[in-house]
Amino acid sequence: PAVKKLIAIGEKWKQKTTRGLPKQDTPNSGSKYILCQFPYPSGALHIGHLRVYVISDSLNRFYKQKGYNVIHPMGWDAFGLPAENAAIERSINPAIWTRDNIAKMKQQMQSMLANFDWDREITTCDPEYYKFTQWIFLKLFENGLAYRKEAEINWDPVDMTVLANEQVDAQGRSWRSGAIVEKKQLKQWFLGITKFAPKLKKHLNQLKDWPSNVKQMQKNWIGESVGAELVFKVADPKFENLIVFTTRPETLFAVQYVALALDHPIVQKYCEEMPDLKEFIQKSDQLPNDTKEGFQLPNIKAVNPLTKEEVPIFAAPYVVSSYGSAPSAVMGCPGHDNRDFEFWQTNCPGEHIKTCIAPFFDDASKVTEQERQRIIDTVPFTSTDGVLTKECGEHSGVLTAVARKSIMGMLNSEGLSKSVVRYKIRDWLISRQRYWGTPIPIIHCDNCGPVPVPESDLPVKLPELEGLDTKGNPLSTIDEFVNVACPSCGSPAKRETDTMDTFIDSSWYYFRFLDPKNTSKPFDREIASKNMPVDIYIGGVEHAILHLLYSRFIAKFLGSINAWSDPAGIFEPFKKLVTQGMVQGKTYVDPDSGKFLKPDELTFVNDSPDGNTVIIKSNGKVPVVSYEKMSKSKYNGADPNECILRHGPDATRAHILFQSPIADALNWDESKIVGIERWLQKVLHLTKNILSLEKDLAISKDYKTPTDLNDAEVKFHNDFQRFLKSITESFEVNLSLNTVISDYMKLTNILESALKKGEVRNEMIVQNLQKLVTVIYPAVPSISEEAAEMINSQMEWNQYRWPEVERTTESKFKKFQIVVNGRVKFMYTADKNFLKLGRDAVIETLMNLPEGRMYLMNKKIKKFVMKFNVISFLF
Ligand code: ANZ
Ligand code: ZN
Repeated sequence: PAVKKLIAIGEKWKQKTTRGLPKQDTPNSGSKYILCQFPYPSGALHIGHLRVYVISDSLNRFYKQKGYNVIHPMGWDAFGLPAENAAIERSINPAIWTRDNIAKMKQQMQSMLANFDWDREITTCDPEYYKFTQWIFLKLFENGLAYRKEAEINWDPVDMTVLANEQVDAQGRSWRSGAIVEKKQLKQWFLGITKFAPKLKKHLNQLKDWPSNVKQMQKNWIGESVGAELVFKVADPKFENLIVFTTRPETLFAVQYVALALDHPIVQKYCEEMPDLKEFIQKSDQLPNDTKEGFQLPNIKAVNPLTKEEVPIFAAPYVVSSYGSAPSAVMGCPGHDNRDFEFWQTNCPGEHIKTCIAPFFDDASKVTEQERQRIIDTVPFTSTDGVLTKECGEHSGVLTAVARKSIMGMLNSEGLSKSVVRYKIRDWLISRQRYWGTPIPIIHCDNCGPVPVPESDLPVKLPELEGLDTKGNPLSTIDEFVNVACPSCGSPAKRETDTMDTFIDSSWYYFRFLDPKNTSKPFDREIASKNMPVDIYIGGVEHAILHLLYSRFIAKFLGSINAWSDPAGIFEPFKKLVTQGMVQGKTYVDPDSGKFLKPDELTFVNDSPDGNTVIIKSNGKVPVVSYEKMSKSKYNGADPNECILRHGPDATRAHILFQSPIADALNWDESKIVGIERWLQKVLHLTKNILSLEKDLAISKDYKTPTDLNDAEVKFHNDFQRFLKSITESFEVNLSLNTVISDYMKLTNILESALKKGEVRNEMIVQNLQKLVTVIYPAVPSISEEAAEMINSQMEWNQYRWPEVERTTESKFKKFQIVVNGRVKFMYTADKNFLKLGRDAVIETLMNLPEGRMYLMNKKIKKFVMKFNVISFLF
């Protein structure tokens, strides 16, 4: 019944809490843009969503209570394959499916009491939204950053569409369907993200409030290498020079071969005459990317630009083929590089391995002779710290970094070397051969080539379909859509039928939230410049690369065309990034069969001596319990709606926050929610009890903490302030929202014990009760409203305004020990400055006390000392 009450309270205050709170007037109110990643409208909120929204909603309410203008929007990332697949299954328009799901999910967001700015709501599949996604595409096109190119692409045979490199995992599988991705040659649209690679890399350093692991992942993805392009002439003048990219020019002395990518022109030329090579290349398609097989090209040698030594040339699948830049070639140093070492072992087993760098031991290094030898003998020696060996002529004995510079200097002057910075990141492939996405606003004309759709014709709307009957791209079969007049010359032309990767939709949505109703532009320049960057962006770490990188790219691009201004000049969209940890489900496994067990295959024995024991029904054994990523196949999912139905929204919210720090994994255990429920009930009881302390108990709106506090009050006041401070800092500084909940509990206990002991005056208890009710609002808004309603019936106050943290105080009084001839005779409580009255006044005051008359009167004082809290007489 007590829990029922919590559920009823959630229901009672749902309307009010989801609407939020009135604007608080405070002198220092700035603005805060708090954003959580908008969801894909799948139809059901999962527990991971719930966690993000509880975090962002708590922060939202906290800052509103502090008087900030908070922007806390919500919308729908609504294009994408699930809608399309559902439409195929059910023969309905994906728009309808999407709309229904949005309605359902909005309801669930209401049930968890989330307070979003619904007047800013956006849906990426609305023509009013994708009109501007298309506008951005046109701007990219105008600036040479959107182009079409024949390319070897990743084809997902299950979803029948192209994937970006970013969407293929290390095992070569699609991020969505899990299918092994195939390679195909197709003409595709790309966005020129590589042009922004230097800034995308450099500005990571300025994102001080981003988790370092996310920055590292972005860095790796961008893959900046500072190195050199070296020219290896081919001994046969029939062939062009080879351009090799290396980050280690100082290893030139140990080069033993050159390896070419399979698409290198020289390899291609050899292929024409050598069936074995052709076969080798076809075979290597089946091998993993890092295979160390090679094929030595006969009758050809490469000339080392430094030593002029001639080395063999191999075709090698491990050399990643080039995109855009010079054809890929690598100089192989088996003695100093792991990959080259393995390659050499595979293709030239037993042959000598050259080295040109030795470990450097300075006199201070305490390495034993034996250890030294071991390090020297270890091949490959891959450290970049070392000195060049005695075989390196004038460079012998020189530190690697120094040798690198001087070698490059020498080769530069001969035109054999050039300093370059290379990036691993590739241009972003955005074409998708699917229906449910933003149409690419381009018309192909035989005379004019690809022609942009004029801005005034935007949006290029998706034709409405009843249902979809096949996978693949239905757009190309709709004649009315495809056949159009060329906007430039008027002759018959064909509309582009590819749609855009949905990551484009979400790469600019945070701008649109700021100006969602603008019909002429994606967003107003002034509004965006004023509110960007997002102050706190909360989302899953699974977006550490794709979404965040694309958003940073588009924000920088929009900055480059002056669509917004950034005083910092870096055009970064997200100032602080919070990646919340995964919610993991309790997983039961049969110890014998290793099978995952469903809940109904288990018996839960609640009152067993060892607590919450679980037994497998079929064999009576104890299952192996662990926490793992929730998945249907492990039967370990938790449904947030059920939790809210069973415990009410406040307990659910507080439980989520309390169970673990926001960045850590959360092991979902619903049974632990009872502690939270008890606390919430205590808050309500306490409120009732405090309000019934005396008849007509009320304090005025501007009641101040009195100055004449007794010891108990001082302690009460100080403890209270300490936790208020901690809570405020947790929201504002360290986002330690789990400790916020434990601090709430401590405040509640402080009030409860003060009430029990009766040493603190009632007004003070009421004042601090008000503070408690106010500060729990971010996490448990409807419980806060319920308690506030009780208080409101007796007095006027502002239930939302965040309390200032007051200074801690000291007691005005002090207890003094009165010592006679070395023994404590009695205690006297007086103003703490009592001793400052001076010897005579102190003695006189004491003499006039009843105890003073008993112990001190009519004796001759031989010695009198007063210090700290001791007043000592020697008679
Ligand atoms: C010689 C060398 C010696 C290299 C040595 C490394 C260590 P990062 O730093 O990851 O960017 N490389 C260059 N182009 C390549 C390609 N297309 N496919 C495969 N490998 C390629 O790697 C740069 C290094 O990767 C380059 O430096 C080159 O090998 C290799 F002791 O050159 B190095
Ligand atoms: Zn034309």
